[in-house]
Amino acid sequence: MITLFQITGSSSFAARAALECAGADYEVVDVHPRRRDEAPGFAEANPLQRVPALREGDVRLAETGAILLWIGDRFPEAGLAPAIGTTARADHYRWVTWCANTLHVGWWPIMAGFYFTNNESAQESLEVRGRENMDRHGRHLEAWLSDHEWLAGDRFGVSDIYAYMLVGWANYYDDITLGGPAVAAHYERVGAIPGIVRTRELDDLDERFMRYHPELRGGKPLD
Ligand SMILES: N[C@@H](CCC(=O)N[C@@H](CS)C(=O)NCC(=O)O)C(=O)O
Repeated sequence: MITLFQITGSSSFAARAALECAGADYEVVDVHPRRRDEAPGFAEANPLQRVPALREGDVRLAETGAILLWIGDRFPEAGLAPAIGTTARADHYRWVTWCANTLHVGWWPIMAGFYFTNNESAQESLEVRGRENMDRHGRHLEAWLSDHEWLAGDRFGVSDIYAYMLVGWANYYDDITLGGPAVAAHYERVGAIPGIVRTRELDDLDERFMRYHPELRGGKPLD
């Protein structure tokens, strides 16, 4: 049985969505954001105690990108990862890694400047540069999606799920939009896939990634 360690509405959304889209049999362990030691097996699955983390048998996996690549291969029949050796497979590696290395971390100066400095005015300038960078990243995604329906090959896959989540986070900000009409259309396409709709429901998120119940995580009070 696959166990996913998650905090609903966080980066673990992408891992859960991939499991849902793959039709996987899995269980979740809800991690309390401020009491991570209480989640049984979590520190063993990921010593950094970050979500998502995943366990199956001897497999211990962390990092959203690695988990998505693994799920794509673990459930080949779901078609969430293109065949090895194809051009689409190269695009699959490229986009999952780009999401992990560039788009995901691109959010940190905006969302979590405190990771970099405790100087508040430095955090403000980090955010200004962070927004410029995200604008550039959005344009990069827009250029690709203007010519391609999906990020890797001719069908929906795990790279689309990762990009969908990271684009969705822009909804937290009234003044940030990633990309243009092609990114928006991709967001709509991915957002309508049944496994994605189901995961939003499970994670208590609306179509714009807003929590229906901000005071809850995994259905429990965030005390
Ligand atoms: N690089 C990691 C980042 C994961 C991450 O930052 N997760 C957040 C929740 S969205 C977390 O657990 N943060 C707690 C911490 O950094 O200690 C990944 O891609 O999985």
